[in-house]
Amino acid sequence: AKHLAGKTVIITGASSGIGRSTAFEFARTAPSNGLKLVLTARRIDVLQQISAEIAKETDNGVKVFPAKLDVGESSAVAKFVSSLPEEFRDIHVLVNNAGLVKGVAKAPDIAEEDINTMFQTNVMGLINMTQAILPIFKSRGVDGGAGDIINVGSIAGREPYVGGSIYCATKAAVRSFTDSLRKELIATRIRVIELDPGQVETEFSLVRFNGDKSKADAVYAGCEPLTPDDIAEVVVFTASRRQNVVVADTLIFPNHQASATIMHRKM
Ligand code: NDP
Ligand code: 8X3
Repeated sequence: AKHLAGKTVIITGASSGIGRSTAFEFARTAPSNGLKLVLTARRIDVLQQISAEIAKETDNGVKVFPAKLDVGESSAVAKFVSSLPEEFRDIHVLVNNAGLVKGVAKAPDIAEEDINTMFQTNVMGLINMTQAILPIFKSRGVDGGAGDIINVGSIAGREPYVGGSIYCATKAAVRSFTDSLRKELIATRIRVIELDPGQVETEFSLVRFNGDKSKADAVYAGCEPLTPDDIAEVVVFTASRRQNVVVADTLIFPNHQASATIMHRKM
């Protein structure tokens, strides 16, 4: 992973699931001459634990800084980079991963609070982070390696399903924003990358069902979902290509899945 040498990576939603795995995968893949990780989420205690685990597992000089950040709070995001210790401010890779779904209610019944939470996190959070980090990439310039924006979308953004109107709309917004951004930044060398996972077993379904484990487990009954490590490997793969290679848009399914709702279940 020589192309990661000396870089600083910031991951949103690093306290669980895909974001957490991505932190470990970057740390494992880091070249011996250093990589810095800024791990963000709302649960700072969990991030601190993860940072300690990474320090214990790796001996390749990876430096990790855990920081509490709610991506939906635009004023906190705007101040965030300048609040980092100086050695972590020179960010090269932004992984916009923080996101969530609330419930399976149909459109007439969805609580306003759930609608707001999903849009504020999945859409506004991703836009807030992008706006906060882009000036760093731009100031580095075309010859200075620019930077990478890696957005975690979803199959849900490509294929709306019953009981997902708001979540699917947020992920369609991510997809549309990402595609525009890639076009707008074409003269900059900034790589704009989207990964769209299918079914991945994380805390995603637990959050969807407000902590109801039996409902969360039923989502994966008879299926073998992806693990968050599977997605983390692809994230790190895209970031560690040579600068001229943009893995622009990737859909990742487990073997039994063919669409948002077509799952072969062994029961
Ligand atoms: P998890 O619930 O395991 O992780 C979600 C992460 O997002 C947590 O670290 C959580 O941290 C963070 N997060 C939630 N709200 C905020 C917020 N307001 N500010 C900052 N961080 C926040 O789920 P996944 O790992 O599965 O989800 C990661 C991404 O992958 C999401 O964007 C999701 O939509 C997407 N995805 C997931 C799929 C799946 O099947 N699991 C499939 C396709 C896409 P904390 O609570 O500490 O803030
Ligand atoms: C998560 C995948 O299909 O459950 O983004 O919405 S799905």
